[in-house]
Amino acid sequence: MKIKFITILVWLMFCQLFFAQTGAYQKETKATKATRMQWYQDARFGMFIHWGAYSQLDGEYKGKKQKDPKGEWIMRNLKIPVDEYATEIAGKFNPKHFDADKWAKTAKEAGMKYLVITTKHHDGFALFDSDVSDYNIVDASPFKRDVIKELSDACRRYGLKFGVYYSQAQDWHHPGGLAPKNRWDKKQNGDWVTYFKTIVKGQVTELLSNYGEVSLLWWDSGRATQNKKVADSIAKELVKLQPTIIVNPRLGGNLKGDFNTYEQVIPGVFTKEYNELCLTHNRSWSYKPSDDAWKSPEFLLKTLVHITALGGNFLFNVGPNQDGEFPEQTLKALQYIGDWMKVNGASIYGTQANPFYKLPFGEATLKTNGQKTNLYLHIYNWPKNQKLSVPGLKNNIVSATLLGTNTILKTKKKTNSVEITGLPKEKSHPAVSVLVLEIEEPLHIDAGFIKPSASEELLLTPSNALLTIKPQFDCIPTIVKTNKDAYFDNWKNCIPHPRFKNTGNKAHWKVEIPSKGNYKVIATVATQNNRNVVTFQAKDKVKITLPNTGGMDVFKRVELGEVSLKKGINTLTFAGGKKMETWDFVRLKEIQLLKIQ
Ligand code: H79
Repeated sequence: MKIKFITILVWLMFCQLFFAQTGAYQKETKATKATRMQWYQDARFGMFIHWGAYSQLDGEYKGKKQKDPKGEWIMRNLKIPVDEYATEIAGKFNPKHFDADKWAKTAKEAGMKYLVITTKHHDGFALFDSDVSDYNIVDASPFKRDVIKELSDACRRYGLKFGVYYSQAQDWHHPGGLAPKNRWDKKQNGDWVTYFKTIVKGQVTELLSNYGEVSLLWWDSGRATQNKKVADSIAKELVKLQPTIIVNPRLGGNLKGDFNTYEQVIPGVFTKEYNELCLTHNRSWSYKPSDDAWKSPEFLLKTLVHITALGGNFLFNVGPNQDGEFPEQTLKALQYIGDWMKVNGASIYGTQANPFYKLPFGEATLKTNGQKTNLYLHIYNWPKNQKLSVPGLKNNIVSATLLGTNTILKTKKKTNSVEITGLPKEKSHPAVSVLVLEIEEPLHIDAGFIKPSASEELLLTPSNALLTIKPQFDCIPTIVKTNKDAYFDNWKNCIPHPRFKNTGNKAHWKVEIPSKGNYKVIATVATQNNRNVVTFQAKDKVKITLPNTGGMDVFKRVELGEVSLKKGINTLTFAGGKKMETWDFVRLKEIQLLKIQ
């Protein structure tokens, strides 16, 4: 009897280990997850679509203007009553030029591999035919077509993976749905759990049942999710409807999701395995023609290359207009990236992250196939002397080609680099040219992490930093170069949103040290008041209020405390505190780490 019991137990444990079901929110091995994530990991580039009743408005309603740049927030920002929004705005949504085929084709031609659309945003209005709530495009608007049906079919025709965004925590229409801070209409009152169990559960069931394969589920506003236990247990059941679906981490609660999301912030480093950056083209997710802060096509292309080189995905947002057309500027940017992808896509899809810490000319990715490796070099700064040096590369190079040309290049192995010669005088692309080096042996490099000097000092400077930036408010840090050195200036061009006092800019450094030890941290900074709170983070975050050094040109050495570093690679981060006036008025020249004996 006993033996039988043990046999069964062992057998059950074996099943757990080897037949772990695939699927988000379920126990699975690293390898099963990798298989489930494969298409996503290879894709690198996707289209986010924010479209709904709000797309008819240009940040203005009945003479009142939104301060918030996000058009899709207009109902909340201007506190439009529930019934009025439903009749005056949702009830008039009639996007007569909507053409799902055209959208999918545009995404495909831009080189995108997946698409995620707002099936229901915070305003509660669904873009699909729903039996759970009549507040949807088929039952409550003159358009009467199931946009999600048409678009999911179109995506399949073009071989794009189809994903759904669904706002599960906030809902400003259905009773019980959340609104940040306060609800403004008594129609919104109700119990959140009941709302979740009826509207959310019902509608997500519809989405995952009625539209064929749904590859990705994008929850939003996880922090607001009120009853995390209820959300967790229902979501766990829901995703079983699509066993291989990939889920983002914004449900809230204990379910972590399959990847990390970065919203409107371009990271300088990733700290986890699967990552996705979502970014608007101007400052709004939904159509907002009066906002002309369009990011340039070059900037967007470099963002795609940068995120790919970090090993993540770029989900670029499009806000179609009230008629269902993409903005001209967005079409132009997509075409620009698509043209580049047709020539250089091999350096993006299915690649691994840049193995180097930092390259002087741009970025890199790689693809391995058995003993063979293709190393792709993304060149932003085209060399004038027709030569390019790849510092830290120690391999023999079988061939070097400039993608999109038939120029044959020569390579020469040096002590700690490879030199490529014979480059054309003119760059092959105005923003990013790609060289591919074929290597037929295991990759052998010195990645170039920051290392301690003979006296066990580490020096962190603007020129060896990686940056995290928030481009939507033009918060791009400037590095001022003097003839002696360089410093990070104020985040000068920042137009702070009144609600977002922290710009989110960060500087990171990766240091490689031979053995574990404690270090004293000394920053050389200039400040003009004593309100500057900064943070310095190795494993733990330390918060420091900088003293007034006596002016923006007076640099002084200030102790930031002590950190403990582990053997190997450590990521160190310097950032501002929570208030705008902190980091904003700091100039940073360098950070020195001195080993404590
Ligand atoms: O769908 C897009 C955004 O609408 C959504 N996520 C992306 C993908 C999003 N929801 N919330 N947020 C973004 C950030 C919310 C910021 C807030 Fe506020 C600060 C909410 C309340 C204070 C912005 C400023 C909205 C009202 C004032």
